Amino acid sequence: LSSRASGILSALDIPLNKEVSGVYDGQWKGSGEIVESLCPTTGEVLARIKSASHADVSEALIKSRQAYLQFRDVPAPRRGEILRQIREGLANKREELGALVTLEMGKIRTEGVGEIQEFIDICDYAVGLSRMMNGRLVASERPGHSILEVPNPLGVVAVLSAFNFPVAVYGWNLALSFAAGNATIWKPSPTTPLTSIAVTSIVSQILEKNNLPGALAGLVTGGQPVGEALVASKEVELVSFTGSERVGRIVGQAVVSRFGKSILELGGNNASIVMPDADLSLAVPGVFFGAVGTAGQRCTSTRRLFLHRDIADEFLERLQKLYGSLKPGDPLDNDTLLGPLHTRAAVDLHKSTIDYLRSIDADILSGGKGYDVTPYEGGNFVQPTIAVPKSVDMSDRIWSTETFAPILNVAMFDELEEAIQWNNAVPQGLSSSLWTRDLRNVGKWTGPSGSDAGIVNVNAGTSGAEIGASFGGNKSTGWGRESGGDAWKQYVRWSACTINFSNEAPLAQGVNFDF
Ligand code: UN1
Repeated sequence: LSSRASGILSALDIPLNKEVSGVYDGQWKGSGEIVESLCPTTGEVLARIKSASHADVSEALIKSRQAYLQFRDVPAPRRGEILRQIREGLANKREELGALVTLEMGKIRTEGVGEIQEFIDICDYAVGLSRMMNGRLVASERPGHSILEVPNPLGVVAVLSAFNFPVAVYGWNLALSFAAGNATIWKPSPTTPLTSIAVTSIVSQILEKNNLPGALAGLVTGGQPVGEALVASKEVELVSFTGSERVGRIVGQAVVSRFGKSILELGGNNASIVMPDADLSLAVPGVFFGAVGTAGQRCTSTRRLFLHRDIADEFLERLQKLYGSLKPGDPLDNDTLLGPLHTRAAVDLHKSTIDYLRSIDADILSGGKGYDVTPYEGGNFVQPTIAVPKSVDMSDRIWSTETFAPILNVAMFDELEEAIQWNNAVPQGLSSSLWTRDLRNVGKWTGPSGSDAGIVNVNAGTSGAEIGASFGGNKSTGWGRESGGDAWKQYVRWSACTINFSNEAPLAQGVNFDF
């Protein structure tokens, strides 16, 4: 193992040069196949992980259920206190965990650390929530009656997370689920097992210290069969899945067929619209970060750019200058802004998409080639690309599909209405952003005839949402919300309780049933 990697693993007590347990249900184990964790920057094998076998998953589910039965009776503010300790545990290892995200996922260091910060933030949020997950009292039409709407813990929540946010998205789910009194069982992406092991190890130490069952934060690493077992299990009340539209469709159908609940956070195909009155000193860097941040591998990455014809030339000139200044580098180096893609397959996808762009005669303004020199030979480096396809038909595959790589497609418009129509004309509906100084445009954009995405920003890019707002999308992006807002309400079961404290028993709607 390179010293670049071994320092980071050692700082988090991950054993070097021996197989690492990838299952935790109160005990560390793993009797399934051995999965390799690869470094996207150098191509080296970081570790071999003992993933979950079918028997491991079944056992972990039983342990999760038992843990839930114990935990649901713990008062919510006490659950909040455990979350506060988890928050401290994460904050103490913020830099180390951030570096591991960078090592294993490939995103740059500040973004790796930023993910741990998101987990810390949502813990803070959930500590507060643990004293505020209020039901309500509804006015009854009958004298001497009250109706209460009561939130109670839900059960076991399975979190199936993606490689691109290997910590934050799990954190959003764990924190809310935990505050709500549930047990969580986590299946991370098969390509980021080490990160999930390091996070679970910190959380589990806090649970154990508080004499709580470790299976409140279970972990089952592995591939498709592990995910399928969780999704199919009647022991899982809520499945929170982040990933592709293709897999999300299968997950959604499987969960609904057993009347389970699901939260689906699937593809994004996010657009930025720049009006002629926009402040370009905000808009150009905003679009730049949205399109090339995380090397274009966020669900919220900017993939489509609609420029008003009056500012298009100037905007593109300034944007191309920024693209030209980007140098691929080791994402662990503090001054690197562009790391590798996560997998070889993503490099191939980037290439085949550019081949397709060439085949439809698109103008390639930036990128579109491989690098002559890359920081490491085995790394998955690609050039971020700006393309102007000839067609603005949003049903063409170049516009309608999410390509998980740094490719930004540009089109010019004359009227805002046209750009909003393009924004809404694709299957996905996660994030969107409008750059303008005109209040009338803002009203249109955020109103009934505006953007149909779940995230609708003004003078802020498509990516980089804070935890306080609810996060999620519409249409083929899926449904449900994570993180802030009212998202917590999905992690509880709701009861409407009518209580009669009178000496009469009147029926609702004035119904008579005298006998
Ligand atoms: C994702 O890409 O799935 O808004 C999550 C953002 C981040 C989360 C993205 N806070 O870009």
